[in-house]
Amino acid sequence: MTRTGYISIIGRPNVGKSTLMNHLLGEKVSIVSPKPQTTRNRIAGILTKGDDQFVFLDTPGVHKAKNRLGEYMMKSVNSTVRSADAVILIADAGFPAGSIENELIRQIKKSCLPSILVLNKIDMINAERLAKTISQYAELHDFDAVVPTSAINGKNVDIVIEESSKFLYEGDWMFDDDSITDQPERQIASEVIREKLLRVLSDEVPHGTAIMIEEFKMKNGTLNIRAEIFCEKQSHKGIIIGKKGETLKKIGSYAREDLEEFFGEKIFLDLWVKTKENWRDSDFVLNSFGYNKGDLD
Ligand SMILES: Nc1nc2c(ncn2[C@@H]2O[C@H](COP(=O)(O)OP(=O)(O)OP(=O)(O)O)[C@@H](O)[C@H]2O)c(=O)[nH]1
Ligand SMILES: [Mg+2]
Repeated sequence: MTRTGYISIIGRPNVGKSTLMNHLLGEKVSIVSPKPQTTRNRIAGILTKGDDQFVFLDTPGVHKAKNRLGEYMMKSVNSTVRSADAVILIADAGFPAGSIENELIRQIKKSCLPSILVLNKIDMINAERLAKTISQYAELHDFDAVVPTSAINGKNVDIVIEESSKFLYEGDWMFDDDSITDQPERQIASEVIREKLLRVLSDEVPHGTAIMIEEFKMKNGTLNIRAEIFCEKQSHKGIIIGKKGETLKKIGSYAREDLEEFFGEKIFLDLWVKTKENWRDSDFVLNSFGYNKGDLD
């Protein structure tokens, strides 16, 4: 008898949700960066083991939205929780629960969903701090399990899978047994490029970027990808391109390396930079970039 279930991964920005998801799958499907608000969409990661198919749902970090994009991201978190069978709340083990964790615990209680608390980044703290954090959280909610992890090293990720398996129900699988994500190939390509923008650029510049894949086609044994990078200001365009195009070249070569690994093909990557002022506040443009409200209903 096959079993399945949707398990959403929620938490504040930068706590390691996407890192955990990638380690749960043993494959990179979600982009990761040291900057908060990296993930913008709900991303499914599919793990099929024996008779069990887990559908983990990585979500944007919960924060106070400052623009329409932020509002879209928060709607995507709420709708993911509503459609889940269980929740993994992930928090930094080095800190007590703050207002965001309290709010998420309130939502978990209201939903009556089973929940796992993952306390991440234990590589950064000592046992005493961890014990303190665990007892602080114990006062807030009776989680079905509490798992301290170091997602970056894969430590205790197997325990998260074991605990999650208790929430699966008997039913048909939603995906093929060789699927690892629900993201279309073009979205994976655009996310990889965005990850490199976050890696190479500082401050607000990468947060104001979005990627449109204009071409995605095999030609003579090479996968040709043409992408447009949209930024919010003319001055940002100059920063992204860099002196003599050096910065854009670096972004392209990092992205190409990862894309070749993911798609297993030789890649020709052609990047263009364009400006679209204040796109993060335009419903129309958000829609055209794939941040689509319709996705969430
Ligand atoms: N030291 C340490 N760093 C970690 C660990 N897990 C993740 N990180 C780092 O924390 C940063 C954020 O990781 P992400 O996985 O992108 O975090 P996120 O929660 O998905 O962030 P958003 O998508 O912005 O909400 C990255 O620099 C990771 O390498 C961990 O166990 N230990
Ligand atoms: Mg993320």
